[in-house]
Amino acid sequence: MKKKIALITGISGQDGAYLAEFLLKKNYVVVGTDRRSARMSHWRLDRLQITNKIHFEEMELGETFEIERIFNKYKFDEVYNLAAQSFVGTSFNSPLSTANITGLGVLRILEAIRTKNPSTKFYQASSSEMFGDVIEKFQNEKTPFNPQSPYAISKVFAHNLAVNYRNSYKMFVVSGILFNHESPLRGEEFVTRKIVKGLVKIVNKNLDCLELGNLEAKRDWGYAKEYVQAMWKMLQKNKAEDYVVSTGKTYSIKEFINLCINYLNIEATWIGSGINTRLVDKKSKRTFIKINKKYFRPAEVNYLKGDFAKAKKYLKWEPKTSLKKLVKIMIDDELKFYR
Ligand code: G4F
Repeated sequence: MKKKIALITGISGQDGAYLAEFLLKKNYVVVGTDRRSARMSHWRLDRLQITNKIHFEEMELGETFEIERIFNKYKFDEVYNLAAQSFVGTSFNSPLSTANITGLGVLRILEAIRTKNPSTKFYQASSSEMFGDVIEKFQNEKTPFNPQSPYAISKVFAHNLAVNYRNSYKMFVVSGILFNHESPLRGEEFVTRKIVKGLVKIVNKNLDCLELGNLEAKRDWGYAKEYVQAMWKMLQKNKAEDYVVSTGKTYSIKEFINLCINYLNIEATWIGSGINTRLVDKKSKRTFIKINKKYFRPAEVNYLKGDFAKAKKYLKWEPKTSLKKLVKIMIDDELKFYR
């Protein structure tokens, strides 16, 4: 049987790497693109031992001619658009490039599919950040968006475009509205990996004190390796529809830290409040974690909790890894660097 060909944009990121591993196991030919600046960092693919199985292509989502070149060269069965300027904090400093890549980049791909091979199935990585300052306490596919950052606004633009192309041109276009998903392959700039890495360094006497921003924000965190399976399932359905992918549970950053210190047997306690909150060693009173205002965002998303009922019913997908288990997976992996 002829192998299916999939394109993964942003293949060198956390989700790109896990999805590539998953599709290769399903016998797909995987073409992967990333930014020129990310070319040298295939560490995630290396760790999964799949680098030499990927057909790499250079493609910037800001360059229409590069996108067209790839779509002229291959006839894709499935395209997974995971490429983005995906760090919410950075989007406040670089709103134009965020809008160009995270927002307009999707339009460039959709146009390439529409004009060159409209039967290609397209997955758009939408984000729970689109719910922003939430209108409903439990967010599902029908919850109105209320984005709070240039990143989230760009994602809403891309999401609406995806819906529009599906309706206007009868193309198979879906968006997965994924809530936060983490793993040992998560970038160090995101809060879970930053905390895990920082606390493991503190335990190993490689760091004195970790500085963080808003500890009260709540997130619905799942395991990235499971979330990429939902992406694939969405493209195997007969009908193109959007789905929320989440755990249905929410925890604050502080609660995440508490799970980490319990697992690492760190004897510490919280003192102070607001900007003066600190995590201190129970015996020596040494500060392990303190707040630095520079990590606060001009506008914050305070609370996210996703309702994955539709994915469970129609994709037969549900999360399997608790946050406690995810903390264990991430810390055990981080500790490997110290053995
Ligand atoms: O880990 P974060 O940077 O993730 P955020 O902003 O929720 O976005 C991630 O998830 C989205 C899905 O909902 C994706 F669309 C997006 O691309 C990305 O993957 O921050 C989580 C929370 C925020 O409230 C932030 O203010 O942690 C808070 N936080 C507190 N201290 C911090 C820090 N975040 C970071 N990155 N660094 C800190 O020191």
